[in-house]
Amino acid sequence: MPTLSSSETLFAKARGLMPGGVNSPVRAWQAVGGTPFLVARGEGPRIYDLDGNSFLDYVCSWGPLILGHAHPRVVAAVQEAAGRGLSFGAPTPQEVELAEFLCGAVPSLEMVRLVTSGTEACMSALRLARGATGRSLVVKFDGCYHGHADSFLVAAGSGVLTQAIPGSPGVPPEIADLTLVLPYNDLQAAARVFSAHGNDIAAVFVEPVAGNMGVVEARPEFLPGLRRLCDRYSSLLVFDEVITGFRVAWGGAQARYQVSPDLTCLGKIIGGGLPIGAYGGRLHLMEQMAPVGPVYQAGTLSGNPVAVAAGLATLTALQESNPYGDLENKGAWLARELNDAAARAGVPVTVNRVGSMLTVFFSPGPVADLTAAKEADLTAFARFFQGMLKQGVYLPPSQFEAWFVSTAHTEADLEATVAAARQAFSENN
Ligand code: KE4
Repeated sequence: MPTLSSSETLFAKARGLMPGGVNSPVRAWQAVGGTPFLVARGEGPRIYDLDGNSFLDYVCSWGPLILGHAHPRVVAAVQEAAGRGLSFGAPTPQEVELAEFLCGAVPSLEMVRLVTSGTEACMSALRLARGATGRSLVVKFDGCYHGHADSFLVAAGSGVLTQAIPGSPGVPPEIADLTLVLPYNDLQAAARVFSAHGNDIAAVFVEPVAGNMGVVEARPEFLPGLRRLCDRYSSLLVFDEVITGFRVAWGGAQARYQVSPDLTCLGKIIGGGLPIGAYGGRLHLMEQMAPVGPVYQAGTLSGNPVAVAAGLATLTALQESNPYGDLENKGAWLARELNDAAARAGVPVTVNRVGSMLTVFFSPGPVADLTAAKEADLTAFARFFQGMLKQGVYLPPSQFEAWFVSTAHTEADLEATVAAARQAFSENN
């Protein structure tokens, strides 16, 4: 009887205690097979399992760890903050500092509210948009993920009016009906929906660089076109920058592409790995929020001082080092070398990249929306994932997620990653 690894033993126990043994579905590796390892610790670009195996980590906690694991400056800030108390449920100077930081960095932010997850940020921004406009309809794009609030857990309906259908049991059709789902990058579809419903559309939610169908960049005309449509119909444009905020540029995608949304949702990097989210935008909108205005939202741990300390340390380190040029170069080199490795092995792939986030689609491509992303060979992806894992490289366990390069990934790490990919692609042929 082979001895089980500590992860296998403990994961079996976990499965009896938590649905699928995990606290978020993608962590269960259902798309790639095998048993997830349980993590003992992380350090820099590496993550270590219970059995002492180490992996170059391109999940980076799904985006927050742009500085890598356990960055000394972030850990010290957390320790210092924790020593002064874990939570007060009252205003703290550090929240003021983080709010000022965000409003100073993100071009469209005049006022911001801190919450504790990206889901909460997007859910609250939607309520604000509906409250401020008095309208109920919301437009989203297939393949974009804005957290698990009911209005966003919908799938594209087959209906001519593109009204959505529930994306999960428990989402009432009456709620799904208020969401219109369009193909990403399809400005004509957006124009048609606006001409049919424009005066009832509260907001358009969009990932300005999609990360949740795998990485898909907006075509040049897409974001400016959405801005014009929202202006014409007095709907609000909401950028979900939970991933892209401080990832693709210091000011996020809105700075990179020079398109200004009315509201922005943030998360991940702004908390440095601790639970956080934020939504913000124009002053006249944010002043609609309680206690100043009538739109309600609240949270026991909103602006938690320890999470805020991690976020401030992360953003301060980013501001001082300005690593975006280096991250751009690392991302470009890795994408180019992965493309070359796949071509040499005769494996058809499409590598989509923006800055230091990328996805290797197992498809000839191009991949510019969810329909194209779904044409990827998921069996080939799973084989590649396992082949890379065997060689000590941990990728997102889903074709429809992004790899993240951190400032902790060295050139030697990237070269080792490409060497492993050459081997994994050759096994994939
Ligand atoms: P959270 O509630 O998971 O903090 O954020 C929701 C969210 C909102 N908007 C975007 C663009 C997001 O990517 C996310 C969460 N991202 C996923 C993976 N891409 C988190 C990983 C998971 O679900 O376990």
